[in-house]
Amino acid sequence: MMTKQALKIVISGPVGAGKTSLITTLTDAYCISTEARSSEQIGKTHTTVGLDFGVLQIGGQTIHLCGTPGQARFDFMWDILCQGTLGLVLMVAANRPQDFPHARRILEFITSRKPLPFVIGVTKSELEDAWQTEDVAAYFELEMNQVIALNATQLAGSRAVIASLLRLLQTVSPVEA
Ligand SMILES: Nc1nc2c(ncn2[C@@H]2O[C@H](COP(=O)(O)OP(=O)(O)OP(=O)(O)O)[C@@H](O)[C@H]2O)c(=O)[nH]1
Ligand SMILES: [Mg+2]
Repeated sequence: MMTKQALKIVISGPVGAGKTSLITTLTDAYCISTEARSSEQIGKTHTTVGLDFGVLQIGGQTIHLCGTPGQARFDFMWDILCQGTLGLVLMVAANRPQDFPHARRILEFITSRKPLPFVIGVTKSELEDAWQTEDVAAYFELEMNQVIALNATQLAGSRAVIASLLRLLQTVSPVEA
């Protein structure tokens, strides 16, 4: 799907899955980030407290990337962030299977409001106890073409995730924005 208008894609997923990393890796020049020191023990010092926003160009198409916060206390943001969205990237960390049920709830919450095309970006596959990408796909009952392993701090994998979603968007009829 190529339009003159910007395509809006939402990036969601549990805490620490790599949502902010993905957006900053892809869009370092045009990026808004709302990182604050986390008041909860989440295994890192900072967390997103409002949204992430970045602008990206792929093949002449302008894409707006909107990242949701991961912490449950910001769940009210999802509806706001998902307005006008055409696709979703659900980020999960392969070494945090305990977060997969939460990830599934996020997916169901968003897609029950609007049946958005989505892909899953699987980070941290190289870490100890990480699930194989195939097993993550099986958990979410998806084909492998919808589940992409990446390191969200690296450009090639991050672009590959967006490219996969764009391919998926081309195969489905346009969703009303
Ligand atoms: N080892 C490893 N680290 C990664 C990978 N991808 C991302 N990271 C790191 O994982 C961390 C992810 O943090 P964020 O990008 O803040 O995660 P987030 O999903 O925005 O988290 P919240 O905003 O708190 O919900 C960062 O420190 C990244 O550098 C990966 O594939 N492997
Ligand atoms: Mg974040």
